[in-house]
Amino acid sequence: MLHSALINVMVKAARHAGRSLKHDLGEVENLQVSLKGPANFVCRADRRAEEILYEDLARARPGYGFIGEEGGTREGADKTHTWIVDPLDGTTNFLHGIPQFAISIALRREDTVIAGVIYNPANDELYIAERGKGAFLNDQRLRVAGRRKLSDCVIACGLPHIGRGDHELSRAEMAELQNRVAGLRRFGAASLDMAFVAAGRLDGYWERNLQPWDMAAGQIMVREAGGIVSGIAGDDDPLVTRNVICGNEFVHAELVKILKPLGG
Ligand code: 2AM
Ligand code: CA
Repeated sequence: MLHSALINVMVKAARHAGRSLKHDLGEVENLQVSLKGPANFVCRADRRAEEILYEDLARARPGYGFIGEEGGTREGADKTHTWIVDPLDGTTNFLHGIPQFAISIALRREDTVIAGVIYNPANDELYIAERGKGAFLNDQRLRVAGRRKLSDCVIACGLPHIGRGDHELSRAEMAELQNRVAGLRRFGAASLDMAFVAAGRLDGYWERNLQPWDMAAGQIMVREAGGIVSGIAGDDDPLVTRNVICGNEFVHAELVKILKPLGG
């Protein structure tokens, strides 16, 4: 399938960094038994992947700005274009050898994300989306699921871990949803949760306290697959408010109705 030059640049960079992560995953699996533990190693794997992405993207599109999870913000001469990159989303999964992690690359022009690529090197699933041109998984066009009864829906969420977020609020949210849905899931990689919503595997997803690089590519993926993405308030920008709700029009509205009153 033919994609734009822009998407080709993003895919090439993602696959390049993916090879590095996949190699490092093999090392992590060997290190699981060592006394030191693999945490420092993973941190380096993460940085290596980000350097590959930065170099590849900067070479192909000189001057674009770059916001990455590891290296922070690097200004470019071109103020209208910015890459928003997570070199390893789902770090905890990676650290434990759980093959649910991804490289997430988005391109923002002015205030709008115009392209996104999410790549899981562990299973070679490649998701791409470009504004106005649809979303694809390994070249198959994606469409969000069409379910309109919450009791038939499988919904994913994030759970704040030790020392992070509001655990009580998170339990209250789950208690409300548990009562109304076919199943709740917690996979641990925001970009892939959103990609799964785009692919119709999940009917919806919400999480609080995310960073722009966790969601930027996922957001365009869901929208180009016909879904709705907002913050918890229902009409806010998740890249600004750092919370996200997504799903088809019906599921998105239901989730907003249930989650919004529980906390801002
Ligand atoms: P990460 O693996 O790149 O840290 C898990 O719920 C999701 O939340 C992951 O996508 C994880 O991305 C993201 N996340 C963002 N900020 C986080 C934080 N401070 N602690 C844990 N997960 C975080
Ligand atoms: Ca992340």
